[in-house]
Amino acid sequence: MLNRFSRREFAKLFGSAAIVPSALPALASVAPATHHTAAPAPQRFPQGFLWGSATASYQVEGAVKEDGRGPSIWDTFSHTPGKTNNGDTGDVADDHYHRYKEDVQLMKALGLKTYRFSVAWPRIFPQGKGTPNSKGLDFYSRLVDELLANNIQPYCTLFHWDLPQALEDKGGWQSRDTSEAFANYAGYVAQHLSDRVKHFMTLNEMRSFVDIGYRDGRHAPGLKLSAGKVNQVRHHAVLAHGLGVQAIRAHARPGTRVGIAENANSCVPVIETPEHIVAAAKAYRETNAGYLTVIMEGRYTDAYLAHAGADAPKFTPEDLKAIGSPLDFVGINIYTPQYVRADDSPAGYALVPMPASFPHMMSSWLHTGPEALYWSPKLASELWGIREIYITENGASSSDVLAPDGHVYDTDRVMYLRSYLTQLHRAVREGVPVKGYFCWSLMDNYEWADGYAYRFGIHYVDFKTQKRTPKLSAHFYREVIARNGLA
Ligand code: PNW
Repeated sequence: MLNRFSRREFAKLFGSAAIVPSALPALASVAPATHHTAAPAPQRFPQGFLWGSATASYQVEGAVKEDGRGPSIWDTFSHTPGKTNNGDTGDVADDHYHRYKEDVQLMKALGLKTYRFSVAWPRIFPQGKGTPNSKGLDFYSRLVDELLANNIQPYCTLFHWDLPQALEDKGGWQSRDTSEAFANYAGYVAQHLSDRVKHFMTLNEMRSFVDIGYRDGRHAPGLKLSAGKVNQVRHHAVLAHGLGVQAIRAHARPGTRVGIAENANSCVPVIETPEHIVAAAKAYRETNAGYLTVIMEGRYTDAYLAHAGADAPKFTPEDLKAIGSPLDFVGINIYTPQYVRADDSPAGYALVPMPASFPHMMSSWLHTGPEALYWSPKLASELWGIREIYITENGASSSDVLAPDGHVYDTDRVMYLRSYLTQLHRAVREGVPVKGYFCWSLMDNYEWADGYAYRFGIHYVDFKTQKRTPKLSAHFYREVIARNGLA
């Protein structure tokens, strides 16, 4: 057992540069290790690198009927029998709406520099548009004040999937009106929070909510639309982003920075040779064509439109102009790699399927490929000349259990984070302009259709008592932040 060693004994055995899980009882009060001469070159990040953590409104807040919040599509979906694991809903979740002060203290104890949260649209506009509900905005105002009082920079996402049900009833993302309603809502929030919030992200993971919610039917609103309709939904999502950027710029204080948080398909060359690297870059551009590519280039690629054929989305040149609005930064959520190889086909690349034996975390989709955290920001910055990138999410689900001694030894999550951050460090060292990293997630929460059984937190949450316990991964992450690096 680790806690039989003092930090000094541990350092003698493993080297003082090794990260010691210092929160284990016997090690708790010892100062951070210093490097001795035999230590490997320290893997430090640039000064000012922003270490953060992320959550999303419906996954943590609870209080779904409080202070005038209107229903969202996730309330409807999660209350529909058979749609979510165990019938779990976000009715209470982490009760963060009432416990946000306690949660900010968790962040402070970690040493977080920044925290990414999302605003629940139906708290601000219970009907999606119309008269705003000031009590809804008050909650985020209090949260922002609490963050700033604790020296934590707020990064605000405006849409993390909880679409007002009233808008879904009128067609939801199938309707262009939803894109316009989003812009109106985004401008309103930016107007009222940009005195203190300097970074806004429009939409979170368009790829996920469009493809999983409107094509596969596994997420709210649970639709399985035809290809043509899905392409139109996707267009309305990127249009909402573009109109949202314009509205934020029109209503926010000068100096407010605007970006997005998209789960780009993170292409990774199967082997790091020039031919496969070129193939990965081509695949990155084409497999993200309906999302990040159209946003960065202001046009759909020829291959995207040719592939869609008669099912291509309907759009105007003005739409494309809005969609391509220049951004101050780009956020990428990265969990898992898409391996790519060079190919003789006209496309020049082929996607390599995952072997059944490929290691994954508790979520079966979450294959463990740390190089994704190197290649995804590198390819994005090279393809589009992006100068400011954030990893807006990265993390892992694990079958966490409370040990008899009260700790959660999530060694698999620690291994995941260590190996992914090693690859992020490689990118930063080579000059890829990644300015910050947000670990998903601060605490266990409502993992959408997978419910509460799938835990992504670095804090364990007992959902009966709402008690939060830092896992081994929280202690690991705190050490990373304290030394601004690995090792
Ligand atoms: C992201 N997939 O979702 C979301 O932004 C978070 O809200 C979520 O909790 C987190 O990642 C972990 O799942 C995803 O199937 C959901 O590839 C599904 C997938 C990817 C991301």
